[in-house]
Amino acid sequence: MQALADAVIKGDQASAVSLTKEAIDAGIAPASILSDGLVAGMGVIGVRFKNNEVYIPEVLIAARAMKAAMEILEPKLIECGVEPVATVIIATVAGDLHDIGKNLVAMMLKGAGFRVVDLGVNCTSEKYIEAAKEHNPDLIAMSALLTTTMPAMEGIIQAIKEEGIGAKVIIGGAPVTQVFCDKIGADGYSPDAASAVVLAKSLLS
Ligand code: B12
Repeated sequence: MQALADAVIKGDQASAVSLTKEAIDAGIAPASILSDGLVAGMGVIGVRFKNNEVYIPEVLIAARAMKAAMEILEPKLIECGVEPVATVIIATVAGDLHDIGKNLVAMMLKGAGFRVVDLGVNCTSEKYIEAAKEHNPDLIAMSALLTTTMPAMEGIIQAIKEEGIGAKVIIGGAPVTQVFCDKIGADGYSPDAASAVVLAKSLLS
């Protein structure tokens, strides 16, 4: 499991895949391969990213290794009935096409065992509501990188409340602040992808 975690940390896709296969063949429980190998590795990357010890390319490469291993592990997890930690709907809000940060947050959440429904960019309140009705999320996450698109977050929160959707709402993106979060009535804000996972877990615990 340590070797598998290391493969994710190094972004070594080939080793992550072969070690996952080996672990499955050795009869190790899929849930343990996920949490003690893949998620453990992504957790280390998250902490290093937060501490500025690694940067966006390393995170993307680690996430790619994890994704490749997950393709092999996922059917086994489903066979064993392993439930995801929680479901999150994530998107960049209407009018905004920036998705690098949103994708990092999505990857970190996936790495922590969340089921992530990614609605992409330029997401209207109608699309959020439609997806929320379909997927019944525990959490709704919104990203905005433009000061001109930040106000869309408030409209989406209003629509969520009007529709009686009970999911917690978290927001982020470079111009977003805790003050803005409090002002528009979101449940939480975090400044980066690693602390977004901590925030998500704390809101759901
Ligand atoms: C890359 C980029 C682009 C790319 C986007 C490519 C892509 N696929 O995303 C392109 C070239 C398309 C682009 C276009 C534009 N851009 Co631009 N862009 C940037 C740039 C340089 C980097 C953004 C980025 O990816 N940062 C790296 C990521 C990792 O950081 P992040 O997004 O902040 O995400 C982190 C946190 O914020 C947080 N987070 C993010 N989302 C969420 C969500 C949740 C729920 C949580 C908890 C946390 C969280 O976690 C992330 C990881 O740690 C910024 C400058 C900057 N320094 O921010 C300008 C910037 C955002 N752009 C800007 C502008 C003006 C534009 C354009 C309007 C330019 C134009 N005239 O056409 C267009 C707008 C297009 C549109 N409608 O969206 C301005 C915005 C100014 C403002 N005050 O609003 C900036 C600040 C540049 C500047 N200094 O002027 N842009």
